[in-house]
Amino acid sequence: MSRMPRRTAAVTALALAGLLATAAPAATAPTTARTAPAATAAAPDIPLANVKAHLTQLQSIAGANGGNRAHGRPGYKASIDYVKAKLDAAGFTTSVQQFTSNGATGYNLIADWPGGDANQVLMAGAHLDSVSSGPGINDNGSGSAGVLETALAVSRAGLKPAKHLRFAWWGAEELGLVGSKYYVANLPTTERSKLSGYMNFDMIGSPNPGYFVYDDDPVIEKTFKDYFAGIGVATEIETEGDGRSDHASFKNVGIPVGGLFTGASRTKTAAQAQKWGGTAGQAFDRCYHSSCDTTANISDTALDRNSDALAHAVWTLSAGTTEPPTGDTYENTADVTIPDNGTAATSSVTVSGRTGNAPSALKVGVDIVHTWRGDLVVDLVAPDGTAYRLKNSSGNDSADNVRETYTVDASSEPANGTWRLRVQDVAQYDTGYISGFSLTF
Ligand code: DTR
Ligand code: CA
Ligand code: ZN
Ligand code: ZN
Repeated sequence: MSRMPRRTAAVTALALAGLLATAAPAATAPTTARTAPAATAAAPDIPLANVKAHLTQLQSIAGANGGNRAHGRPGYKASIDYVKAKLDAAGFTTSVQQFTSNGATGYNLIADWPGGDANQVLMAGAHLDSVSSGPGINDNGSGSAGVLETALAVSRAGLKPAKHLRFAWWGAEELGLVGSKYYVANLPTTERSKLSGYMNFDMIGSPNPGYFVYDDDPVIEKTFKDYFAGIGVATEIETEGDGRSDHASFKNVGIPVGGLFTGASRTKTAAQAQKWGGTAGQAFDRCYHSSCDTTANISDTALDRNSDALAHAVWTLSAGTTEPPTGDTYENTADVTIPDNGTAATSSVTVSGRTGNAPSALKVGVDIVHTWRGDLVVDLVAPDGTAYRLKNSSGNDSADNVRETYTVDASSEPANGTWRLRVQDVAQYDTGYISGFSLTF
């Protein structure tokens, strides 16, 4: 339907200027998902290069000490000294806890970030020891380096979290969680009760990676799952981990735990390779507990993503809010031009990592900058192509812009997939663009 021209030449010139002003580059930015705004600033990106530099140092330490960093060997103590020196230089209060196992001295390194509520202590930890057969770069230099670089990022940011932050590097995990068990056993009950959570990072850079989240404490689990959903990476629940790493020492005394894992000797399935890439039918880490677990045995992408997820969880869970974030929002804020009286324009968001169908009250945020909005027909298009009409055209609606939150019963639609906002200008003159599109589950 086209209206009679409403403009004189002068108005046309203004409209043209307006056109230029409201024209926007056609683009669809990658979608972002975010939960309800946390009480503090977002975590910084953890520089992959920094994490890898720590791995290079750990590799050198192993090379200079008989090829490993195992409990009771010089390579382990040298690893402790390396990590401790970085933390001391960054302003942490560090302590080295000694213990004996198999007739050899073992060491735990504990680093407290000054400040925060001493009665609410959030911990992040990783075992620093390797097996004796190799340098242990993925197992568990990767977790140790990710935790170290996150701690250094806390220092660089001068973070002042509501909760007190404590970081830990455990000895003799490979002998049976010896170091972390010793720490928990020797923690006075009054101190133990102050621990609001312990997050474990053991193998977070496997070369043929999966993205597994421990299914223990629901708030910690949701924090990780939401992070990965936000970067469009699907996750699975970690099923082989119970009792197999240092989080068990904390879980056994009732402390909320969580963590991340990229897989060990288990084989990646075809379905997992479809989801994550990599090689089906091959172990997540073919060098698990082997001499080839070197700096070449790392997936940079997995190490980067997990280090960033680690930092996100430290920032988010130390913010002092304990209730889980409510409402997951996926949004695309890229501007997309709507052709005048032409084909439809679309903006999309990709939802992943959710389970089941979308809700019966799916919130659809629409932000369209457009003069004479009566020209516009607006639909939500589900991943399977089903269209839900949000707005019909109406010739006499001369108001500008469409800034609405619509509620759609999308309960028959699987939540995961690419959702689209489809906007068509069905009348001549007046133009604009999609400025934002969001879904809140
Ligand atoms: N215990 C780790 C490796 C390991 C195997 N399965 C899981 C599951 C969750 C965390 C760690 C692991 C080691 O060998 O150090
Ligand atoms: Ca990063
Ligand atoms: Zn191991
Ligand atoms: Zn390990």
